[in-house]
Amino acid sequence: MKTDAFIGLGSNLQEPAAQLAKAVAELAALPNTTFIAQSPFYASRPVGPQDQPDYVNGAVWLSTELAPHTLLDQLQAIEQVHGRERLRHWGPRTLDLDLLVFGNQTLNDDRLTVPHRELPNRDFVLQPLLDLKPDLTLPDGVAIATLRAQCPDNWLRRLPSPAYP
Ligand code: PH2
Ligand code: MG
Ligand code: MG
Repeated sequence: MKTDAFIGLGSNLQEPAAQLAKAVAELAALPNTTFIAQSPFYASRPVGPQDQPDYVNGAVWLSTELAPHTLLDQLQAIEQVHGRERLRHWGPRTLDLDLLVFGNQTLNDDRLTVPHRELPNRDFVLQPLLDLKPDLTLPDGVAIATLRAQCPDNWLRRLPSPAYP
């Protein structure tokens, strides 16, 4: 059985748009997984510590036979390939891949909270999701479009497409 999975991408180090473009290709190549679409990329001001560069953010829509924790393993392996170091909470990073939404499932354990905990507060997550699927709803029935209209403004700037040739 295949499940729609939405992955959030973020980077603010070492050519962020190029990090994201490469990660999109890596996500599209995951086993037992079909690539559906990628969102535009956006520049956004950092949430959290302000002494770090602006981010580039986007999202990818996959259809996958992988179980959520297996998909998480794969996301973390891609982060490692991009030289991700876990130094500071909400600090700068070469690549962050977050499992935002996994079908209609709600998960909560020590590795995974789905839908992503911060999703309702982050325009740089909600806007790419809205671009991918304007009628997307969370398992509790709340529409992404409603959350997008309510969330704080983080000065999103849509980057020209393709963001990286
Ligand atoms: N990720 C963080 C912390 N702050 N700010 C922006 N604009 N974009 C991010 O992806 C981001 C952030 C940690 O996950
Ligand atoms: Mg994140
Ligand atoms: Mg993360």
